Amino acid sequence: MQSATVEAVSANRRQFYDRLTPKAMAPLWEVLKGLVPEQPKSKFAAHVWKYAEARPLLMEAGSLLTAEEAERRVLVLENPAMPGGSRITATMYSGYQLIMPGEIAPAHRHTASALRMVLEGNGGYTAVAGEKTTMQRGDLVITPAMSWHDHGQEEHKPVIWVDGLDLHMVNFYEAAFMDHGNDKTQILAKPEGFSTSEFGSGLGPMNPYSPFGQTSPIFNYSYSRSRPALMQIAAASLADPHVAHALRYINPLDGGWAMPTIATWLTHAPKGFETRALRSTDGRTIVVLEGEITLEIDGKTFTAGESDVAGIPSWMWTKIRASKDAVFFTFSDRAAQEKLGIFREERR
Ligand code: GTQ
Repeated sequence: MQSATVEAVSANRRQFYDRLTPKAMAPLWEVLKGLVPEQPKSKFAAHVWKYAEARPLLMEAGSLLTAEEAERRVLVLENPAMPGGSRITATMYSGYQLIMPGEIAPAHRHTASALRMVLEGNGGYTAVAGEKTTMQRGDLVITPAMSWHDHGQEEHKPVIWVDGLDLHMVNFYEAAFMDHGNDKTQILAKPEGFSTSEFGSGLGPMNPYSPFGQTSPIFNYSYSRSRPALMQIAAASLADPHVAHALRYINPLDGGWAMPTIATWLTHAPKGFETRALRSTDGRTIVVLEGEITLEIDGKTFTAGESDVAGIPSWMWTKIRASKDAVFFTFSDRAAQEKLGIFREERR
């Protein structure tokens, strides 16, 4: 009988598998489909976090504990498909960070690279590797892997930004280290603006050197420079059907992405513009700086306004429409995927 035969075979096999387990081995054929899928099927959900909801909660956290107690006072953006996972997409960590007036988030350094997209600058600062930078809305501030950094606010208003860290990539490789500084703040070795004047003019030092290895030597890509550059390009050219008007943040030393693992870019979509559908293997996080966009991700529609954050998982067809003149910042694990030769995208 057919079914008895099938059962006999599977009983045989099960018995065989049971003998493999104690030898720390397993049959590939039982798991092959999951290990080598035909295409990416993200475990994560598309989602939009509303700043209007996050900000009051962040301020509440501000009265619950100090930045120093917390070390970093952050509301982590949890992908709804993996609560407790501390990740916004498969590889990226993100959160809203708050510094209250007079506070210091003490100096530390770690293997993970971090970026900050500033929402409320109010004169707050980040110091990186002995140089301080004042933060304004729209600034992209980078802390390269293993560089000392502390944050603070000497003015009378809170400072808020969106953090993006590659810590799940680093942790996946089990390559993460962290050090705490002896002092709360760093000794400042360079005047503010030094890195930008040295590397940010389109001219480079005659004797090339790379203070942060594969990371850009510019650590504040200020909005006062990037926004006009974007608007100038937008005024002079037609919007790309899939990406609208977009400029990448580049490392001036080699023209590559500003960070070795995280790709970052700034997009302008004029009111009414709708991109065609695109899907890509990177997990993307969008921070809206101006206006409003609606995102159609795998058939679901989301709206994101100023300071809202959208998470777009791998390989989901995405269209973005500007319901108002919009400027938005995107970060993703594309830079790492390109280096590993696994990045792929499709355009409709
Ligand atoms: O500011 O250094 O959101 O170390 C998480 C870990 C921010 C930071 C985070 C961190 C930081």
